[in-house]
Amino acid sequence: MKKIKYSEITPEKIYNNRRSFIKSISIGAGSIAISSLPFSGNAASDKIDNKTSYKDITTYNNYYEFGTSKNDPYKNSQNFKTNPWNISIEGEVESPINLSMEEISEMFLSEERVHRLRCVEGWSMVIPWMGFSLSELLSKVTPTSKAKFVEFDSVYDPDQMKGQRYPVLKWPYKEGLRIDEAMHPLTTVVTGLYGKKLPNQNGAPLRIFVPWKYGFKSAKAIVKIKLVEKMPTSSWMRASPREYGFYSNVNPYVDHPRWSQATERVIGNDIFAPRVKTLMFNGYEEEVASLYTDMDLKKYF
Ligand SMILES: Nc1nc2c(c(=O)[nH]1)N[C@H]1C(S)=C(S)[C@@H](COP(=O)(O)O)O[C@H]1N2
Ligand SMILES: [Mo]
Repeated sequence: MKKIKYSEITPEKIYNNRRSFIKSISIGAGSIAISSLPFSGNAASDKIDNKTSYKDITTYNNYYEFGTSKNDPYKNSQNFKTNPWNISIEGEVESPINLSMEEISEMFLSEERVHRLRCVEGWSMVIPWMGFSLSELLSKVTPTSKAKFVEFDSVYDPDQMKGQRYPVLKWPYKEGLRIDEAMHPLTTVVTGLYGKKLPNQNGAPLRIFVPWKYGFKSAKAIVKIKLVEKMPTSSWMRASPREYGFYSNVNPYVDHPRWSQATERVIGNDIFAPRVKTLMFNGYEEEVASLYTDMDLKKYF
């Protein structure tokens, strides 16, 4: 297991690491004891032991604002300015707020959460995220009874993000969740990975991660969280509604129109290694299946 040295984290522009470090040393000899943290004992735990390397996690990315090839985000995002950064939480809420990253790091304690990211393209990696539950953030604004869905907007900045100069998707990148999905404790506001601040290519300074859904639901570099009454249309739904539904739960029994979703290629494995079986809800069936009882998941894909 990777040890997190104090020298590795203190010099960075710290949003969360100071506190997560304190938390990690209180658990064990300078390293984060995964087994004692929440969300590691799930159905996919046999697989989350093999974390993907920092190099693969930070050089094999999908982030169309910085280009459509897998290493474009790494190459093109290094000078992206993430400071100052503010996030507004608005819409169907009692008390809208606008928070700076500094305020967020003061208000919420990040912890390590190891989850598998399953891309709709058929590959996956296991990422030791740092973050906290989105529900903690949403509790600060008190959603009204009309708040049925949550919409996430990534930043729009074509001067810095040259991918936004092309109509690959409708910008800004938009995603959404149903309110109960957003309030589920597994739905995470990500502030870092491998005990360090979040690299630009992974969505700095703040992104969402929804462990049981395909990777594209987890919008990067978010600036706005809006609670709404009607189901939002995400950028991917708008681009291709036949291929990308609103729910986008990982489901090995519902194929993408152009390929099977039954198995996945694990990034970092030997190229001859067999693909592994994709698990229902990405391995979190026990935790989240109750959100979808009586729903036809073939129809609401
Ligand atoms: N703003 C934004 N968020 C995004 C994307 C994107 O292109 N733009 N790509 C999505 C897709 S398809 C995936 S698989 C994950 C990839 O996250 P990672 O690069 O941190 O592994 O980010 C998601 N979030
Ligand atoms: Mo993806």
